[in-house]
Amino acid sequence: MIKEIATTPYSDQRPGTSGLRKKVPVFQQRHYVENFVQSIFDSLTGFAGETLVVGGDGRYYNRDAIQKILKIAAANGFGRAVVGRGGVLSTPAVSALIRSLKAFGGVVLSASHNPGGPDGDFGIKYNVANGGPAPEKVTDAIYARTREITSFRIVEAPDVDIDRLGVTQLGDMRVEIVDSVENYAALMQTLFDFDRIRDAFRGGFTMKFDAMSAVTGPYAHVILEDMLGAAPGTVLNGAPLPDFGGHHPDPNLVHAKHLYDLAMSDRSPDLCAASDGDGDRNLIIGRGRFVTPSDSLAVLAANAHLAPGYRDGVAGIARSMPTSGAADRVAEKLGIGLYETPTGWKFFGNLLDAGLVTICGEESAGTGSNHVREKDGLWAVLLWLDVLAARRQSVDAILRDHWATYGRNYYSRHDYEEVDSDGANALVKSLRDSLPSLKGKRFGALEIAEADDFAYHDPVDGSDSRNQGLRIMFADGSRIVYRLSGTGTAGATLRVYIERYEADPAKQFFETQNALSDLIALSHEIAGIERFTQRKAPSVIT
Ligand code: VG1
Ligand code: CO
Repeated sequence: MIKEIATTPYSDQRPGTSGLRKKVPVFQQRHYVENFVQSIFDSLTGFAGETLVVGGDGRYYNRDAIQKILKIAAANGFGRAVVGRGGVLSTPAVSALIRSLKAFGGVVLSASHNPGGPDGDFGIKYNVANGGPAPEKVTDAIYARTREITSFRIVEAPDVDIDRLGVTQLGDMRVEIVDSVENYAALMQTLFDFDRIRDAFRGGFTMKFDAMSAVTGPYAHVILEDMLGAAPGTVLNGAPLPDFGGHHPDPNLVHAKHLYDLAMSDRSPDLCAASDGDGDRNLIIGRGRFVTPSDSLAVLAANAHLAPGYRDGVAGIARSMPTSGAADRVAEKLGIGLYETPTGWKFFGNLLDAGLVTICGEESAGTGSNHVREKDGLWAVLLWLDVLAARRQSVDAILRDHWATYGRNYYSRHDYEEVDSDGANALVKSLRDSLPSLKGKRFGALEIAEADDFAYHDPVDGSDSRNQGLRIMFADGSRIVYRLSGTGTAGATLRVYIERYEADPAKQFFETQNALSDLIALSHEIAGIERFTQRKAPSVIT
C-alpha cells in the first residue's frame, strides 16, 4: 500500500514566526503539502510506532491537508494518529493533547488570525514532544530538507472518515478520532476555581465572548455556557466557518471593533473577550476599559496566585522583546526572573520546560503558562474570570490599581501592512546601518541612550538568534522597536512598537496615541518610513 512518489523541491518553504504560511492556492500546488510534510518527517528520528496529534482551526483546506498528512504519517511509520473530530483542534488544544498523550509531536494546521477561504491563508506548523512549536534548529532542518527533497512516501487508501469518533486503521497506523474539547476542558478544570466562577455568573456577572466564527466556538460553548453556567448567548459567532464568515478572525480593536463599541456603551457586560482563528490569542475589554495585551500579561502575572493552578506563585515571567515592560515591574516586585525573548512562542518552550518561568506573553494578544507550550486564548479569559471572581472588582478597578502600584506603560503597535518588500528591506538595512550613529542623539526632550539589533542567547540550550528587531532606547526608558513580520503572506509588513513609562498617577489616564505622540512622530523620522514605504500612516494601530 505504501508508494514512493518522485517530486521536485519548492524554494519557498521556509517556516516563519509560526510555521509555514501561504495563500491557499500556493498550498494547492502539486505535491506542495506532501513535500513539506515529508520534509518534516525527514528531519526527525525515532518516531516509528509513536503517536502524532493532528488538527487545525477548521479553515478552508484543513480537511484536504489532514488526509494527506495522515497518509504520509502512516507511510513513514507512525504507529498512531490522534485527530480532533472534523479535523478541528485549537492550537492550545493540540499542545495539551501532545502533552497528555505523551505523543511524539503534532501538526497544527492554521494561519491563525489571517483570513481564510479559497483565496485566504493556510498554514502548517510542526510541534515537538513538549507540545510547543519546533525550535529554530528543527525548522532550519525542515527548510533545508525542502530544498533537496526528491520523493515522498504515502499510503494509498481511501480517505479516513474524520467526522466519526472512534478508531480506524490506515496501513499500519491506528487513527483515533477524538472529541475536540474534552481533554482541553478537563485541563482547564485543574487550573481554575470553576465553582467560584460559576457562583459569579449565578450572582449576575455578565460577559460576551466572540469566537469570531473560528475554532474556539465549540470550546467556549462547552466551558463558558455548559460548565460555568454563563447565560446562553454569551458566546457570539460560535459556529466555526471555513472562511470565518469573510472576516479576519483577529481579536484586536480593528477587527473586533463591535466588541469594543459594546464595552464602551451603557449596555456593556462586565467582561468582553474574543479569540483568534486558531484559539491562541485573546482580547480582554472590561466595561469602559480596554486592557492592552502587555498590561494583561502584567496583571495576570501579579494575580495568578489567586487561581488554584498557580497558588504556589509564579516562578518567572517571559515576554517577547517588543512587548511592553509592564511585566518587568511585576517580576521585580515579586523578586522573580524576567526573560526577554525574540518574537514567536517557540522561544518560550525551553524556559517553560526548565521551570524558569510560569507565565509568558506577547504584545500581539498572546498569553499563556506552563500548562501547555502555546499561547492560549481561552485560558487567558478563564484566568481573568477567576481573578475577577476572586477579587470581586471590575476590570477597570483592577487595572487602575495595577497602574497605581507599578506605573503605566503607554504602549501601541503601528503596522504598515503589505508594503513593497524591497522598500521594507531597504528601510531595515538603512536603519541597521545607522544604529551606531544614533546613540547619544537628541530629539527635543528625548535622548537616545542605546540603539541595537536584538539578539537572544537561550540560557537553556545555549543557542543564539540574531536580527530579531531594531531597538531604539531612550534615556527616560521609552522605546521604539522596528521589525518585519514573519507571518504575512503578501509583500512585507513593517511593525513599529512604541512605548513610554509613566510613574505619576496623575498622568496615567491620557489617550494612548496622544500620550505617545512625540515618539510616534519620531518613529517616522528616524526610520524614514514614508521614504521607504510610500506610506504616510499605518494601516492598523493596536
Ligand atoms: C505575529 C506576532 C507574534 C506571534 C505570531 C504568531 O508574528 O507578532 O507575536 O507569535 O504572529 O501568532 P509576526 O512575525 O507577524 O510579527 V499566531 O496567533 O499567528 O499563531
Ligand atoms: Co493564533
